[in-house]
Amino acid sequence: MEEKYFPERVEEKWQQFWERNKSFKAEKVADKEKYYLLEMFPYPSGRIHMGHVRNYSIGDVIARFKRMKGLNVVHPMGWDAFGMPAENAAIQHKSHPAKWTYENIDYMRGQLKKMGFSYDWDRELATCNVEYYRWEQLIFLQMLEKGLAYKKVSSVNWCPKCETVLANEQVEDGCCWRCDTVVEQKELEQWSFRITDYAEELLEYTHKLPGWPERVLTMQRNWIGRSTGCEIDFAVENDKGSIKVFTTRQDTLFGATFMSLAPEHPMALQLTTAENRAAVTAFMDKVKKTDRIKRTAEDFEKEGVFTGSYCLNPVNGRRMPIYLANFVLTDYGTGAVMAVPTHDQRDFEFARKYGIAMEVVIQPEGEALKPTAMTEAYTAEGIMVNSGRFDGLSSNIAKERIADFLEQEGLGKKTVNFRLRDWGISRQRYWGNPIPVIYCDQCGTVPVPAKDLPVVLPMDATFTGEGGNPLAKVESFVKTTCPICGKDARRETDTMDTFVESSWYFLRYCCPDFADGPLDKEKAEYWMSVDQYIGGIEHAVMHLLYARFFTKVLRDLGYCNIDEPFTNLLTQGMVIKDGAKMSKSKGNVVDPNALIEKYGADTARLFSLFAAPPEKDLDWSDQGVDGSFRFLNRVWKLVYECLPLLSSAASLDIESLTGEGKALRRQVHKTIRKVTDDIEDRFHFNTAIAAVMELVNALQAFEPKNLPANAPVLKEAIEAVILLLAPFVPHFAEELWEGLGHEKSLIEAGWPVFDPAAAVDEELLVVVQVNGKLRGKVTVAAGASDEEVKGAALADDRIRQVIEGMTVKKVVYVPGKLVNIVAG
Ligand code: ANZ
Ligand code: ZN
Repeated sequence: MEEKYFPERVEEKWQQFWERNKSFKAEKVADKEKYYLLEMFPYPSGRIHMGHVRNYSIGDVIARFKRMKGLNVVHPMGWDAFGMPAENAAIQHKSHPAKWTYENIDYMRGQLKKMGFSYDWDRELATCNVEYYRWEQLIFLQMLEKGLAYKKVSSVNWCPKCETVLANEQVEDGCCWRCDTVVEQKELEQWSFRITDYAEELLEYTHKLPGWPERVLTMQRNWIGRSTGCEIDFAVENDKGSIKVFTTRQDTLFGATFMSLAPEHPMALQLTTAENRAAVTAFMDKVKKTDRIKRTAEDFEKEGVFTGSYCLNPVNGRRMPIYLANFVLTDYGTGAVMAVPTHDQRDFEFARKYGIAMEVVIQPEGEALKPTAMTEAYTAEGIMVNSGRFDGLSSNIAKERIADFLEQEGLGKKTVNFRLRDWGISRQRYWGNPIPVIYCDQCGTVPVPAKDLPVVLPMDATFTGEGGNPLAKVESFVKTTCPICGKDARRETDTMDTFVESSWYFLRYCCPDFADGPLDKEKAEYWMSVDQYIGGIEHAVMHLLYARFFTKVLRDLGYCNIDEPFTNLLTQGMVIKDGAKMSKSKGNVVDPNALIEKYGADTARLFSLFAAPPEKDLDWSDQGVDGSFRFLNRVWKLVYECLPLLSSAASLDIESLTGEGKALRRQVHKTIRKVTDDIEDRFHFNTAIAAVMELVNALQAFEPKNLPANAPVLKEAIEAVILLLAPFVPHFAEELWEGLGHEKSLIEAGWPVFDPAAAVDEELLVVVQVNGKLRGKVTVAAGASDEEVKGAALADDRIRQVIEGMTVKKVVYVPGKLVNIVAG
């Protein structure tokens, strides 16, 4: 071992060692408990950033810790490699997305290796590799067969800059989540996955995932958005059919004074009378140009237009004018709303604006609302009025009763509605997984036969940035023959949303080389579920919901009998510098490379783990980094200085410990317990590291260092420091471990074992009472006899004052707790 700490030498040496020995290769072991640790895989954007360093350092501590605790750990890494940036880069550099992507992967792999993360690199996968996406195509075909994949014309979010469709989840504040361009609405034929078939189960299991942050579960529940209510039919006057509405407030039915339809409602035009036609079509055009998110925003101006037709309230026969309204969406519920202006705020604003009648049907207790005097809708519960036989009931109960009544009378039925929409997966992009479908003039839409898979993404596309999807212009790809009739046919040129790849990569990691299908069932079921998943909160809905859905689909296709992919989820905070998230646009990024060069990977790891608990934001501090580096140097120096003494240390004999030795050993074992608990239960790495730092301080202050009698306990202490630091700063720890003369690497070392006896406090604090009243406290040796404790209590200065002049009649000792002196 060298006298000074040279991170570069140490890190290179141990990285090579781990690689040569395949130290982190994971294989099924019969008698070991498995542990699947996974961090969200990165997009190969070019280089890793501090967010990656933090995310992967957190994961690596857990992986190494669990390994030291004797679990059979699998810790894979790979690349979420399809997606738009590659295509944009290709346009910019007149290159190819594949070249850009694979070069980035090579570079970033090198960076991750330099960080010393304990990945099983034999499991590495890139989703743009045909050996990965071919299986996704097969899954697609099977979903198609089961009706879980289908094509429909739908109004989609369209980013004019990216020239592609965006899922609702990819629209942020009305803008594209990648490029910030304002999103438009467009009618397109789209492939979709029927995630709504799984809505109920996805929701149900949010109550069976105790290892997930409540915040994420709540976001998923809201996204799924289950509402219970009724569908009710309203007959249109003059036998013009009927309109079905969905309501969660059937208790307000008697107060419905008008009807609001989505402008896209299929009956909208047929209900429009001649004199209203011009106004109605103008309104329809206007709404078409507004995106869905704006339309549903609370503060968006409510607007509408009268169709000229009326329908009838089924319970009281009231004539209700039928309007089209901009805030009614076509793809929620039935696209029609029974409007109750007195009890719904949007309807209230709408009715005021167009002078529509209002009637109160729910009163707050002890108050009489008057429509003319109301300044806003009354949306709370209350007592039913103007509602016939339901008057006087509480609105809560009326909700049930009216639902029952509607069903009995055949006027409506109870239903459940979800906010969740099917997942549109078509993207008009080249750098994605080709959807394996062929269009034939004669046979229609024909799935590519499984035996003809994979549909390989052709390499000879050109990237100009103009005119939409480059794949559609590769004639050799588009032109094909129909698998049914053999005539000329065309291939689908849409590719899949890249969220499809990330929806099952964690399953494929279990068997990355399996050549007979997407999953080797036995292996997948051995490793799954992921015991600990770690990633950013920004994936709370999209990725984490899709991955759950896909896991269930693969289960139902018979691939892997697993209900949920991720048992425990940790969402780490952001890396902040100068008050803002580190980002290129803010110009406040710290490049991990520079950090590694200056201090080494171990310091980078240590700082990012020490500066904040994982789920909190981490405030970057150059002094903090420096402090971490200095700490490592201190430990190094300490170990180096103790080497001569330690090399001749006898084996530890607890019986013959000196007083200082005992005290040191107590701190060692208390530290072992704290670090173990902090890592295991709460991932509080910062407090774990702080505890090791304190132990190091104690060791530096440990005076009788050179006394051979203390060598064994010193050795135990120093080894504990190294072992406890191993998950955090693995290269550093390996080097010191070897320096101490260990022949086997730390990979084979176990986690230090906590000895409860050693941690027992040497002294006890005993409460002293006189005649049942608290009078003082005395400190005694933990092993003191009852008589010694009683004596100490009686000898205490304060107690002596209290009992002065009295006769002590009896002294009672409750061991470890209190002494009661009876005196008079
Ligand atoms: C009458 C009513 C009275 C309503 C009242 C609310 C309050 P959630 O909870 O989100 O499911 N609604 C139904 N379909 C709609 C659509 N396509 N576009 C816009 N709004 C729609 O909300 C259900 C409520 O949202 C329904 O209950 C309906 O308005 C409205 F005092 O019906 B309600
Ligand atoms: Zn055909």
